Amino acid sequence: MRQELADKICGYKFAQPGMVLQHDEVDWCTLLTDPPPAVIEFVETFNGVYDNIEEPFKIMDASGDGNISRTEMLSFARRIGIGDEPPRTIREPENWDRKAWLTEVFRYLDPDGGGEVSMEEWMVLGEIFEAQQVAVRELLEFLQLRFGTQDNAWQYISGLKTLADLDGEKVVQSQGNNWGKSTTRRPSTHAEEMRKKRNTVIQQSGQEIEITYEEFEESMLRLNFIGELKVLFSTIDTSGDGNIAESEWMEAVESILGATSIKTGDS
Ligand SMILES: [Ca+2]
Ligand SMILES: [Ca+2]
Ligand SMILES: [Ca+2]
Repeated sequence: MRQELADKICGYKFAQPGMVLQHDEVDWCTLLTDPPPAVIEFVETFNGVYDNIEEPFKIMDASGDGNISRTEMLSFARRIGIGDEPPRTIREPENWDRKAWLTEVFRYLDPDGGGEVSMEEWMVLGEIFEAQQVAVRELLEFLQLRFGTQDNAWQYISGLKTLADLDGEKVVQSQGNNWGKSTTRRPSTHAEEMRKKRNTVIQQSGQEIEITYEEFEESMLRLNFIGELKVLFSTIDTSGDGNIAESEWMEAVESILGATSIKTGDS
């Protein structure tokens, strides 16, 4: 049922055992793939920064007339953190051109070409903003279902425990282990063991564990989770350094699922 729900909301697909999903069999969430990349990246910069989509509009409408002109957009995007350095969500920062990028966003927002973006026009971003929040929520709920608790999910995502470690745990077996499928007792790979060792040392030294995109992608694909992983990753990486730090992951869990959902296990 959860899988059905996820399909309806955002087109996630979960591969059946022994079956490889082809890219074009997947009904990708149109909201997250249709707008130009600049628009997606633009909205992603708001995640974890603004509670709603109206806030950045009001900040940029310096004249307060309820419209954002092209000039206001180019000047006052600085007030919402879009300065001379590429924002954290830019996929190809080395090729980023601030003016061209903002102009592309402006054109998308002002389809009537009137030269002003009204609040009504701006609100198309609201759907993308919502879709990104829903996507992160679905990811976290998927992990909770798979691993029983958010704490177990973090243990897996951070590499502190391998899939083999967690599937051996009673808590996973008794709580929604991958829609009742039998546990996959696949032994941990050498790479998993190395990462576990490395991150255990980092954790014991009191430093923050950081996850790279490649590690995140690999962990999620191993669970047969196919979604907009890049969008999810940059939505959670609010510092924009290309890594998800433990604190960023916990912030996402807290802001999206609420603080009560974090279970600290036996600590
Ligand atoms: Ca204005
Ligand atoms: Ca307009
Ligand atoms: Ca980060």
